[in-house]
Amino acid sequence: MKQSLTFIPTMREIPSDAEIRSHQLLLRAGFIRQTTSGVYSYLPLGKMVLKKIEAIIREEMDAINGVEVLMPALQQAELWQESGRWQSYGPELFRMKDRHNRDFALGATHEEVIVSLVRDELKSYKQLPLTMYQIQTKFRDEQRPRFGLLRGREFIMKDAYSFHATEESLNETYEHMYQAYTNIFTRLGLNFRSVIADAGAIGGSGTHEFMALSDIGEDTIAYSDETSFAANIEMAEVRNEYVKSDDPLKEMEKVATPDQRTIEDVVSFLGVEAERCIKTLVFNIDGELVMVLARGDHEINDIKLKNALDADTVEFAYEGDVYELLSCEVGSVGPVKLPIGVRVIADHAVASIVNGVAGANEDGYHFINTNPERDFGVDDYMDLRIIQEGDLTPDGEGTVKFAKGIEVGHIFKLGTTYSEPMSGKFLDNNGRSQPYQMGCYGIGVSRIMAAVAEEFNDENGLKWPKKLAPFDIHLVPINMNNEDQKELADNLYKLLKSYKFDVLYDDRTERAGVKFTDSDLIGLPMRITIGKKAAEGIVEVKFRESGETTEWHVEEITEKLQEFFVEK
Ligand code: 9G3
Repeated sequence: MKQSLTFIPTMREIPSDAEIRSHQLLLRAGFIRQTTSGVYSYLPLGKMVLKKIEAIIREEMDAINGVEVLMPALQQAELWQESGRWQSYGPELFRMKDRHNRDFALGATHEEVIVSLVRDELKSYKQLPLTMYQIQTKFRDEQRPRFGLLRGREFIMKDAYSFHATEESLNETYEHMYQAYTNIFTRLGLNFRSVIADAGAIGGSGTHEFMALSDIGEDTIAYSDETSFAANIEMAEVRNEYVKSDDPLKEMEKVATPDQRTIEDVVSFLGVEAERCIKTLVFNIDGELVMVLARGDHEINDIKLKNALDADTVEFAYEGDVYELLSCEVGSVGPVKLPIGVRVIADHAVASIVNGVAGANEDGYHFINTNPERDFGVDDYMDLRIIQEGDLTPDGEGTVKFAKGIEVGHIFKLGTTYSEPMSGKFLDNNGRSQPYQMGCYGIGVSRIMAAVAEEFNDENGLKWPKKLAPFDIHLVPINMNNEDQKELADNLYKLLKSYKFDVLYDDRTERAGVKFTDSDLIGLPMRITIGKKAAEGIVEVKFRESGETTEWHVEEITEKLQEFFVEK
């Protein structure tokens, strides 16, 4: 491709509204342009990278018998009413009306569409299992689009859906998808971790996220520094191993703690450490006020609380409700001397507190030397807290570290979450009608381009891995008005193309400095510069990854290039 004939609008200045490196560089190097908040055009170089990412995904999907389809973005509301999501989704779902005033959604995901497609065709277990995937534009009206392609309102996703007669079959496909995702992210060169994740709103059981490690990632993952353990911080299990001191239990005492409400207040006022405090929170769980206890230095994880109690809604109780129940403010609540019938659950760590401090259920007072079982009852001890750095990992091998990650993939076991309400059924081998077991599997294709750009760049610009670079080689003559240089460049261009190398030929009559700055910005794996030694058939070669430069003679160039691009 000759640069004078394509469209690569590079920019010198750093766009002010681009906060992160990948967003700045993809704009400056002419890969993308924003049309409006969260909506982008992919320019020629950006489109070429997308194609290479998609090619890797297609190879791995096809290798596990995924068949590619393409579903519509225009989805009639009736489908989302069948699944119940027309009502349950809020402003994030783009909705519109057609000319007959009928309601539509712009496709945020395709569970409803694919079940409506399959239920009319797949009627027998003999036709299962079946996995279909698409690479398609999705629309989600994010409240705060940011970081360029990382969180857009229109983005490209590979989404796959699998249909099964049995759970065993679903589990088998899930494992194949897990491995295919591992292959994909490895081939993309991303530093990623697969993490146990929370099924969240989508339901179903069993789900993994694939996180590209990055300081600007929005998710926090807990991982082991010694094993492959990794979990989304919301789901990470905490190992129940607490040492209970064998100090003698002292007499419980009520002490005045005027205006001391938070754990920090009490810690400084009474001179006790947070580990000795009993943090008492009152939640409204599906309409019932429940008292939840944690050790003073821990945080309650409301997703664990919700999952542990299989609740629909979990929120903090209103202060007024707490006052009505316990006749004190939330800052003075505690588990001792409760009205009958108040359910008390606690994180495992609370069981090992000896002579602890707790609210006295009286404004301005706390109890000291409070001991579980002797002074207060707990209905259930559970794993309810957010994991912390330094904790033991659930497998007990090593300690927990935190890392920020960009979610680039997410796979789910859906079970019958969609096939049940939408009558997606088949006749099993006993002739009985059953809803399909389903799985769904997403990869953020446009998000990957940003994640790769975020991982591979330096102060001069992008540094594309060979497998993803829009071109292999940047061919840059210093001076297109110099006959020797132009002739050698034209000949090399033809030669390299005949050897099937993808070459971007900077045939512009710009100054050398401009050409080099643009070349470093764009970040192809190799630049071949044609300069003063053109007449001797000698060119300068620069490797973008290492910055190293060397000289090659044109006679040896194809052999050396084949060596360099061998594993591309
Ligand atoms: C919506 C909107 C936003 C959404 C969803 C629906 C996330 C929604 C979860 C999924 C699950 C899987 C198939 C591919 C892999 C992910 N945000 N999710 O369902 F209407 Cl506005 O998309 N879907």
